[in-house]
Amino acid sequence: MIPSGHVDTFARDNLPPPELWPEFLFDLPELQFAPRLNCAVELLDRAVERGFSERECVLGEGVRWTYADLQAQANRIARVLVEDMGLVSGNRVLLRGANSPMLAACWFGVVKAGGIAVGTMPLLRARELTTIVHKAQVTHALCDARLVDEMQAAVPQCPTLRQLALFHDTSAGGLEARAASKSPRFDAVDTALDDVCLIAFTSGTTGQPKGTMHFHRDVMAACAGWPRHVLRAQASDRFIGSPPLAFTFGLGGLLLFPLAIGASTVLLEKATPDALLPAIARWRASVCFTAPTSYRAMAALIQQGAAHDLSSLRKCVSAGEALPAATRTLWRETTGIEMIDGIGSTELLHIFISATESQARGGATGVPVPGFKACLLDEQGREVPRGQVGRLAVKGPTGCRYLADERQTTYVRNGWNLTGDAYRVGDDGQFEFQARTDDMIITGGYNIAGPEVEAALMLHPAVAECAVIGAADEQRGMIVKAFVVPKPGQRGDDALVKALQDFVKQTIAPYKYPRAIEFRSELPRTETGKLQRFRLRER
Ligand code: 3UK
Repeated sequence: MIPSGHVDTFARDNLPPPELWPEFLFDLPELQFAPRLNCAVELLDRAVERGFSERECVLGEGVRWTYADLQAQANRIARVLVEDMGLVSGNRVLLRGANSPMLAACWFGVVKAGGIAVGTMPLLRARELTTIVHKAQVTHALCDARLVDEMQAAVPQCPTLRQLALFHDTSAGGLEARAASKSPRFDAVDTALDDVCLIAFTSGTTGQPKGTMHFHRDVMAACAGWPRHVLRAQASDRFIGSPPLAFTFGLGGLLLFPLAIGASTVLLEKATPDALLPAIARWRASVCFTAPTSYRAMAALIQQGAAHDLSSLRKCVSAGEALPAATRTLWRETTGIEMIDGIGSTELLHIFISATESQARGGATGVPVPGFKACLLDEQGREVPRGQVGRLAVKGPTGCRYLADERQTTYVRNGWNLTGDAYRVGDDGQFEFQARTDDMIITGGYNIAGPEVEAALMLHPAVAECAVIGAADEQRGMIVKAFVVPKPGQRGDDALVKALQDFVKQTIAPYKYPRAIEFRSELPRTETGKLQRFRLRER
């Protein structure tokens, strides 16, 4: 490894041993990086050097920052961290807040100062914050004043946490006031390309969250991969969307990728479907990032008559969960836009299989992003024949390095990252998502992928949302069970059960139909919008 630029060696000390790392691939010319690399310098200072100072960069409620503005604010925050809060390079800094320009400035301030950004979801409670602080041995926290209560409640349980500063706080002690007294210039810490700059925690459907460690190089590799080859946005684009910056889908899509190309980004504190739709119109955004369910809900709002000018919109990215073919079609028919689907993970930082608008096919995620290799393996780690379902295995320029976690050997085997997804490769070479490996339903000797049944149900006009799981059954061992949220005005009664069952039998192989259907007013989801099928299985 290259000599670290960190004074505090915690991150390197807690990387998994090199033999447990995945294999990394850096074949492409755009993946050759200098040994000394600070990704905040590459993304922010380089943009200013290239003459982008006066271009719009980060927008939000009441805020319009140019590249020079964001650079100055990040530099000032870096100074507050180093000069007033005693930050030394390598320290972990917890970030807490809804998406906003200030949160973005904090991220860059931390990374310029050689700190390690630890993003946290705004809804987390003191308990969960405490777990993260312990795991990452967090020393500093920058927190939105409106979310201080749970942070404050965590502090007594967090002995490593030495310093807390609040932003969006108008008092003299607030971060903005302290930053305003500092010079807007700051010499970024000269980090190694393989110094950790980011610890992203998995949303964790079960058990303790896992911290994934990413280097400065990983951030630059993510910017050089999917955005450049698949998204292909331009400097004139304006990005918008819902995923929190604490979720690497949001960090990349709403901050790193727009900055890497000199584009602008709108950071919304609230981006539920009913808020995102008017925001796209108001900000005249052109590139949107959100989850499949959000597109589905926005399409429903448009069809119910919500009139918003979406003429600025030209690219729509869906990730986080499988995109049902019905949602792709619905969005195309409603807006005229073919969506870009992509599977990514916190472990691999961002999207590694995806398809451009012209390649896109309903029911398929796409092909490996240039720089990545993907294959499907059986239980013994052998490649399955073409057309058969197997476990998705990926390698590329980024990959899984858990922070002091035994589960490293579950995610990484023989150099491959195993994402926990069951896929099959279609005749056209595209990867088709089947299910999370633990969501496969085995019934009457058949293997049924819950999401395939969900996709069929969603084609029915009475279905707003649904989730399909395997439910224990005395006779069959397991049966296919659907939880359905009916559309407004639809009654969840026996007649609808029968209608939905018949509909599925006519749409896909009849043995896959849900023998049990339960109606719900909503479905359990994680903070990142993922369906929690395990919670439906629990009862
Ligand atoms: C699932 C998908 C089918 C899949 C993420 C884009 O979701 C992200 O990261 P997470 O760590 O979860 C990873 C898991 O989510 N998944 C994500 N996208 C898709 N399944 N089709 C998709 N398009 O099970 C995967 O293993 O929360 C997504 C960018 C960055 C991310 N962190």
